[in-house]
Amino acid sequence: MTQKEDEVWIREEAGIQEIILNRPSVLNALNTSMIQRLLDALETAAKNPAIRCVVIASNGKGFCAGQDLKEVSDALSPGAVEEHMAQYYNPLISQLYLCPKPTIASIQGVAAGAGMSLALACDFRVASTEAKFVQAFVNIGLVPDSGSTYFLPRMVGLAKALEWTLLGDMIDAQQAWQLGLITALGAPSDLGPATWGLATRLAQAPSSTIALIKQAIHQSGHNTWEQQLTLEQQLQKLAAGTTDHRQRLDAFLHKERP
Ligand code: T3D
Repeated sequence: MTQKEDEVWIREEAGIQEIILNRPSVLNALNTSMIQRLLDALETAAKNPAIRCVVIASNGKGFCAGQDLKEVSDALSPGAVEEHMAQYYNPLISQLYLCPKPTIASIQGVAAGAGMSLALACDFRVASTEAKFVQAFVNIGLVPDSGSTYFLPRMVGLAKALEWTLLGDMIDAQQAWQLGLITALGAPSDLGPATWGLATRLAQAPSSTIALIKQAIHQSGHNTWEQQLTLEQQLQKLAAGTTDHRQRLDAFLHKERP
């Protein structure tokens, strides 16, 4: 089923929810109504057991140029920016990062500002060789937001995080690939099939286990060694009680496919 609603398209197929940003003339820069649509879609994905994987993709040559700067320039005040972040960007990036379903950003072009944060908040980044990343915030005198200052030091290390956020230079797909930011890199024509292949694999994986694994990995950044071992023990208890575990264990023991 495809729902075409202006600037964000949402379709669901084979357990995969695909969210497509559709403002190609401005490299899919995000306006408020697009963010609201993303929030609604992610809320549905989190609640609906039929959705087992989420893909964020886009139309045109860009992935996402971050906040629509023309929209905010009309209501420019520090208070308005703070309120906008509290109401839209922080919930958006939290819903994406904390989504219990696996998430993939399918990146064919530039991911700038909050558009790069959107990609970083996903579990996987599948990219074309045309993909580019830029922490564009500093170039317009803003601080990186939407989780970029959280994700980058953890993903690429302090030195690269500082280099990218302080200089605001363009990072090409090859550099991002070498630093492990990208899960799969290929020709532009391979992006769709590569994304769909990974999404299909994830949609067939044990959904309840995936939610627990994400929780464990996310919390490892804050926990002590002892706390993490306790958490693993608690989550393993939950995993051991799932149908996913029972079925997959039986399949292994009977030399069958789950
Ligand atoms: O209020 C709050 O909540 C604050 C939150 C902030 C979160 C943020 O995301 S802040 C960061 C916002 N994003 C940027 O600063 C990026 C701005 N864009 C660029 O730096 C460049 O466009 C790119 C490096 C992304 C790509 O460059 P290039 O040369 O490939 O494309 P271009 O020609 O600059 O852009 C193509 C068109 O898209 C152009 O429109 P035109 O001239 O053809 O009519 C350009 O104006 C438009 N566009 C690109 N980015 C944005 C945009 N329009 C509105 N907002 C944008 N962010």
